[in-house]
Amino acid sequence: MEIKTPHLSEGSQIPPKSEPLRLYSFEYCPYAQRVRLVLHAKGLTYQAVNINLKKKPEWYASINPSEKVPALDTGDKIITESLDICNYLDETYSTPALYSAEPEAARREKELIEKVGGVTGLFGKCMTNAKEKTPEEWVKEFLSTMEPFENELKLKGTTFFGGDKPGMIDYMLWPWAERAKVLDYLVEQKLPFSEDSIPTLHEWKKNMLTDSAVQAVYNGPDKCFKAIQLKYGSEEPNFDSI
Ligand SMILES: N[C@@H](CCC(=O)N[C@@H](CS)C(=O)NCC(=O)O)C(=O)O
Repeated sequence: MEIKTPHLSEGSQIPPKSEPLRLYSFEYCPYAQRVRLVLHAKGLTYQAVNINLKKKPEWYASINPSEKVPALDTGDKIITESLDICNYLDETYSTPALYSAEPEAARREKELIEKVGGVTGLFGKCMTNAKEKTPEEWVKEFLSTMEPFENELKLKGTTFFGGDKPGMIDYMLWPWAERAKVLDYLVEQKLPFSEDSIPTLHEWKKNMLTDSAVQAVYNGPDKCFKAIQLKYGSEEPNFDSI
């Protein structure tokens, strides 16, 4: 269960700790969402201290010198980087296990997770310069970054990468699947993805929406796009009322 603060800004005080686990987060950050998904999947209660990324509290640099979210305060230490945090949570809270028990299979799952970087990198490029490519070029490049995921899930023949329940690959990839429609808004037209180019991932996306962790932290593309506009726009944002 998530117990969350409003988005804290410059001039705020660091709030008292209400739970042993504290996540420094931002409601619309896909990397923080990865960690929130894993926390929910493990049934953990945590305090989400939300950071206004446009006007960060002065004290946040002493928590995470890079001033990025997410950062997890475990009570003993602060862990940064979404994947490192998720791996820590999986090692510390073993049920449900999010990697295969068989070491070679788990190693291959970790290898595939590295490839999520291809999708996120391209997403970031589209956010900063949507006009850099034609819609057809964006589609072609996105399809090539998604191909390893499409192929792996088709080969496995399971509902999720984790089998009959989502595992670590599912949760590490999901935040960008949830935001896929943001790309249409960025390029100001519906991207010409043909339905049958990634049929397995289309089905996977529908199935992921039935997962309780996914539902617990779902915002959807419209709110995520609004958050991007507010973050990069000129007005003072209120991230608590999107
Ligand atoms: N590699 C990092 C990326 C985290 C990241 O880029 N977070 C963004 C928010 S989505 C951030 O905090 N950016 C700093 C800023 O906006 O000033 C991770 O996986 O945790």
